[in-house]
Amino acid sequence: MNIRCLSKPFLFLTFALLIGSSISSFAQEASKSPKDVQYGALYIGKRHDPDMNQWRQMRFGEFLHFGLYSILGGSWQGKHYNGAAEWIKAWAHIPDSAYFSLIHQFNPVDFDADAWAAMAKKMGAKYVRITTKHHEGFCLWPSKYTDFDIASSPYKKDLLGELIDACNKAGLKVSLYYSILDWHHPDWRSSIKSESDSVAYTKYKKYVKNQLTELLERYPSIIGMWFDGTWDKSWKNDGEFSYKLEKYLKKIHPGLIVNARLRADEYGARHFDSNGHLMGDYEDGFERKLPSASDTAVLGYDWEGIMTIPENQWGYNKIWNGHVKTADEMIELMTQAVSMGGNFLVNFGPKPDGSFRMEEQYMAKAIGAWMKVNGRAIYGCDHAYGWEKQNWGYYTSDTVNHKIYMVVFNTPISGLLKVKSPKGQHINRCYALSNPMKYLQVENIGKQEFYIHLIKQEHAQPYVIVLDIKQDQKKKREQNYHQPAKT
Ligand code: FHN
Repeated sequence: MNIRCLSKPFLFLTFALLIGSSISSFAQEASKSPKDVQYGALYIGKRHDPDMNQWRQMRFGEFLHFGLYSILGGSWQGKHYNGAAEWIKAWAHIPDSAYFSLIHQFNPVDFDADAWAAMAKKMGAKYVRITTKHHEGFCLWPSKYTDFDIASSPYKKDLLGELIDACNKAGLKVSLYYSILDWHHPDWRSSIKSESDSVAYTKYKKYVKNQLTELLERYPSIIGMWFDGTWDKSWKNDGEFSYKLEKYLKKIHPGLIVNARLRADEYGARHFDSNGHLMGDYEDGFERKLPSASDTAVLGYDWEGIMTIPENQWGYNKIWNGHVKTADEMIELMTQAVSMGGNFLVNFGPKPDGSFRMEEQYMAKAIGAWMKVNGRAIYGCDHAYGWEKQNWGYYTSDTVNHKIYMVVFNTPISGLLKVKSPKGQHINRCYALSNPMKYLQVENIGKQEFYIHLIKQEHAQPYVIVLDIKQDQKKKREQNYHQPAKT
């Protein structure tokens, strides 16, 4: 090209583009160079110790929100509030003295630890998480560090301890929710604006550390701590404290599993440190939503989704407005989570007397009935690497037993389920999980492409088709070679 033939504006534009692109590639390079982070991730990659492996295998759990807010059930002085019931103090502007006096009404006389554990177990949950202290500050265990606890309520007994024992007896693990945000504690601050704020908040952090130590010492069988209410500046701006706290908790309780929400690094980056490494053992940002499939190809870290039955109610709200999920929808969300390598929890908000509303009892029963037949496609399963998602539903994989599960939510009118298998993996046999003796026809329709011929096309519920897989030895060796390093 003869450069003299080019017009001045064209030359200018080319020059500007060249400069611009080198600036942007310089910026990209700069953003790629690691920052010096002192209070970031404690390790990089996934944990592969027995406690974390067990957590990952469980895949499905139950979340419980129970506290003083359960007494109000979304109503205050004759007015009903549709916002999340556990936030009613904020929605209804309830003065401190009135709200905190609810402690004198906290008396869940129908609480039956064994019945709660049995309900979770029947649902198919492998672990249970309960709010020990939500944002209101009320403690569900007798704490020696405050009187704003269950021991000072008419109920008096250690509900938390009873529940943990009952769950463990039923073979369920327990993890504990703890809110850093605390509307009751006089020393909690959302931001530090003065020396006296700083003195108060230092005392509050001591209170947090004491209470967490107390929880771990009183209830040594718990497997994890799930932190919430960590978004305030006061907490975010002290990355050193949360960094040391995570280390401390793991030292006094080896194997403890901690969610990412606890932490911020010294630059204020939350969940992921300023170099993009997850802080904590799993990402917990998937609240009432799941990651998109493309995010998760496949994330590279552990994660957990938590779901409410109505749109956004965690604690007990007498009136559920808006869309209320059916058990089939919940099963689909759970399957979707597992198909993307995540764990999944369904939330329940018990009534103030300690019983469960009908809708929740029904939900637990219906999920449980499904899990009884199809749980094998959920427990211990993971993302099915290389199996291209199809419209009928989701794949999960059990690599130990060489099985791919197809969890079908939409049966095509044709009765044919399309499958595209990754190179090196061969379908040995195919059958419905509910009828393993009857093999289904697998028709080869192209390179690595098949139609599974269903026998039955009417299904009232999602169902599972099993593919027994045989893998090429060469591929197997390659895959083993790519296994992530154990940390
Ligand atoms: O504010 C809370 C909310 O009440 C609920 O506890 C959820 C579920 O864990 N977490 C917070 C919002 O992210």
